Amino acid sequence: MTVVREAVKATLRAQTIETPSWGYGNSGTRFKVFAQPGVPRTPWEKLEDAAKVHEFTGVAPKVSLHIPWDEVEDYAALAAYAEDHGLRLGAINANTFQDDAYKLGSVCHPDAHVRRRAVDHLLACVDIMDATGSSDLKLWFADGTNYPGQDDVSARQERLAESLATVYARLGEDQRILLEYKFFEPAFYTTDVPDWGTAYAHCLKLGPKAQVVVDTGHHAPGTNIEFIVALLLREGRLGGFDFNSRFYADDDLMAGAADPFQLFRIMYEVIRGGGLAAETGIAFMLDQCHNIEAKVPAVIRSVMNVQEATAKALLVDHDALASAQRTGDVLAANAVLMDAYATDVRPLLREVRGEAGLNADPVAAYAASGWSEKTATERVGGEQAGWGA
Ligand SMILES: [Mn+2]
Repeated sequence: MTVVREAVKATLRAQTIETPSWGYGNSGTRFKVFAQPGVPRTPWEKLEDAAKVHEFTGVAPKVSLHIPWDEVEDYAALAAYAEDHGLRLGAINANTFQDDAYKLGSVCHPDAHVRRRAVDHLLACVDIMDATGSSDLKLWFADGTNYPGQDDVSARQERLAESLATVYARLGEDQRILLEYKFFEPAFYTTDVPDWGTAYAHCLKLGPKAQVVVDTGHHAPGTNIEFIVALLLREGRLGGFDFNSRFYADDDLMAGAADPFQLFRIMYEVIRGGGLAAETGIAFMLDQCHNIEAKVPAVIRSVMNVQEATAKALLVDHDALASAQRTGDVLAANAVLMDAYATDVRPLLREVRGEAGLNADPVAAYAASGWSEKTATERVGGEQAGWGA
C-alpha cells in the first residue's frame, strides 16, 4: 500500500493543469456582466493572477490565451513575462465569433471572402504560437445555422475541411490543432462541429497533428463523456480537455462542481488509457468563467477539484477490478470503482502539497496572501478585462 501511495503522490506532483486567461477577467451571462474589484486590465495582469494560482497549487504552470482578447504588441515579451512569473503560455484560442462578418459563420461561411478572413485570423494565431512557443492552436467554431434550408449543411463541411487544411499546412513541427466541438449554441438548428465524431473525422483527414478537445460542458445531458474519452484516447486523438461544469447547457462553472463523480469517471478512463503520461501530450485545461464568485480562488478551487478526481481515479485497484471483470462479477467490479471514489483524498493531497513546500490549504493560503486586497487597491483606472478585451 505504501508503494501505491508513493506512486500516486508522484503522479499528483507531476500533474499539470492549464488555466484560462479569460477566467481571470470579468464575465457574465447574456443578461449582465458583473464587474469585480481588482480584475486584471491587461493580459500581463491576467498572468500575474495565474501565477498566484500556480504559487498556491503548484500544478498550474500554464496559461491559455485567447486572441484577440489577449492581444499585445510583443508576444515574445508576454512569454518572457510569463516565464518571469514561473509560467508558460499554453494553448492559443482563436476567436472567429465576434466580428460582424461572422453572422453566417466563419470558416464555413458561404462567402469565400469571409472564410478567408477567418482563416487569416487562424494563421495569425499560429504566428503568435511561433512567438510564444505555444504548441496548441485551440479551435472552437460558433458556425452553424438556425433554420432548415438556411445553408447547404454538407457544403459547409467541405468549406470547414478546406479551411482547416490551410491552417494545418501552416503548423510547425511541434504544433498541433486542437479541434473542439459543441452540440449547440450559438447556432440552434445545425452546428458545423457538433460532436466528437465530426471533430474526429476532420482530424483524421488532416493528419496526426490534429486532435480532438473534449469540453465537458459541450454535450447533451446524459452523454457518456468518459466513453468518448476512452475511445479518443485509444485512437490517439485525444488532444486535451476543457474542464468545467454544467447543470443545463454550456454553464462554464467550476470543474467538479456539478458532477464530481463524472470528473472521476473521466479521469479514470484517462488513467486507464495511459493519458496522464506527459508524452501523450494531453492538455488538461480549464475553460470556465467566474461570473459571481471571486475569480482567483475559484480557479484554485477548480484545480483542486481536478486534483481530487485524479487522486481518486489513481486509487482504483486495477488488479481487483480486472479480476472482477474477468469473472463477470458486476457488483464487485462496480464496488472497486466506488471504493476509490468514496475515498477522502484530501489528506493525501495536503500531504503532497506539504512535501512540495506548499501550504496544505491553497484557498486559505491565497486568502491570507493579501493578493485580492492588493489588486483591488492597485488595479484602478483603465478598463477591466472581459469578453471582447
Ligand atoms: Mn471550451
